[in-house]
Amino acid sequence: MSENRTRERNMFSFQSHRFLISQRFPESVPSSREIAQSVRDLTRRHNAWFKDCIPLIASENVLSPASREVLNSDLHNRYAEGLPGKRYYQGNIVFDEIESLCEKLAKEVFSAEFADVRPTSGTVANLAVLQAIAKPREKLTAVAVSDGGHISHAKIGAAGMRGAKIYNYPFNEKDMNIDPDGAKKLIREVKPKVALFGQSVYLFPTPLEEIKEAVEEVGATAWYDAAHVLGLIAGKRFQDPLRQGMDVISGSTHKTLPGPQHGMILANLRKEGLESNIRRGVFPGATSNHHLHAVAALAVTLAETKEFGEAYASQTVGNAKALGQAMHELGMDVLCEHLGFTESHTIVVDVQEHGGGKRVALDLEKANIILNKNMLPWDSDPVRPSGIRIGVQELTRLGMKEAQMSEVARLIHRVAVKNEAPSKVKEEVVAFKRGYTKVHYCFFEGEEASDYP
Ligand code: DSN
Repeated sequence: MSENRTRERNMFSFQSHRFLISQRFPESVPSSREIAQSVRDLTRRHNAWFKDCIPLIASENVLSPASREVLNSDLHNRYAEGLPGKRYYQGNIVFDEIESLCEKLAKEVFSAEFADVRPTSGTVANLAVLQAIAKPREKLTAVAVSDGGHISHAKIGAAGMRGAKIYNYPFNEKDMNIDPDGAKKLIREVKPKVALFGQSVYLFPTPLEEIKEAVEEVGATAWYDAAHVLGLIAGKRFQDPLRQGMDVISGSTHKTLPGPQHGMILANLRKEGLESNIRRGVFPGATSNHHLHAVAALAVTLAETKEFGEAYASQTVGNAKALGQAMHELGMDVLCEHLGFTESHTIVVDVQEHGGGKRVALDLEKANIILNKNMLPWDSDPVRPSGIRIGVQELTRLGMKEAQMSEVARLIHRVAVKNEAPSKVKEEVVAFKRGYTKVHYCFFEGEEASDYP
């Protein structure tokens, strides 16, 4: 870095201190430069803090070094409406190759006849699919949010925005899964245009094989939101929806699939017009420009998934089961003990008797253990749910195995159940986490996960 640039950065930093001071003394108004520097400093602080945290949010992950590199490229600055070879902007000569490669990889990894890698998030993908397969006010069956369904499948989310009439499947609370007989009955009664499956609290594969007959009978389009389990499907450790009667899969690409914050759509092309309808649903439907840098990062992630996906998915599920077992042995109420706790990356714990999900999640955050409160099927108040949801996909990427899950369980238990001071537990969390800061199951394995300039 040039001397001038270094001096400028130091000056920036000095000014940011003034900004922080001015927050305490509001009569001094910070300059725009001071505000910008403050954001830079706060971002650096977030990065450093997360390095010292145990990340357990079931919808997050860390990018590989190669994905991160392309995500931070000039592609971020560009526009590319349309499809490779048929763009509305010039400047995509090279990017067209990247998007074509990404689509090809997506089809290969998921053995899909069709892929669209342009949706900018899982919910944007869902909006595009809704536009492609249902007219406003048509009927849709889905899992209720309180049973683990995603908000974009609900009246308050994307499906509601498209005016869908939503009917929820009967849910077996004990097994944390759709009741297949009830679902078939509902589908036969309602005759939905779309039968939607998939959850945000996703412990076990949906009984698609059992339900598909009813879906076919009423001529519904079968749609599976795989956001949470895309990486497990790619690694052949969950279910295979495209071979189990589903027409369309949508998903975000940054949960168990450890890619960029983005979305994608996959499909079987049995239904006439599905391909062109999805293409139009994505553009000009749910997106204008898509995010070129994220497409490149997704392509790298998919290439890495081809190479490391099975080992990663296997370890992830093994870790989730091990964490469930360890927390159960400590006396915590981990749901679905009779089914081995989980077949995914997620476990769910009822912490009502320990002050509820909100109390536990907030105290754990003070101890640098990051997870979220979660409604359980018997809850009615989303703000005061009785559960916590825990995902181990990110810890798996950071190199943890079954043995480390016992330590994670012990640290959670000390805050959640024994009510130990979070600040005391935090010291141990930080020391423990220092051994797990590098990314695995990717090229350039072993580089730091959250290096920041
Ligand atoms: N609702 C998010 C989650 O499962 O955390 C996903 O969009």
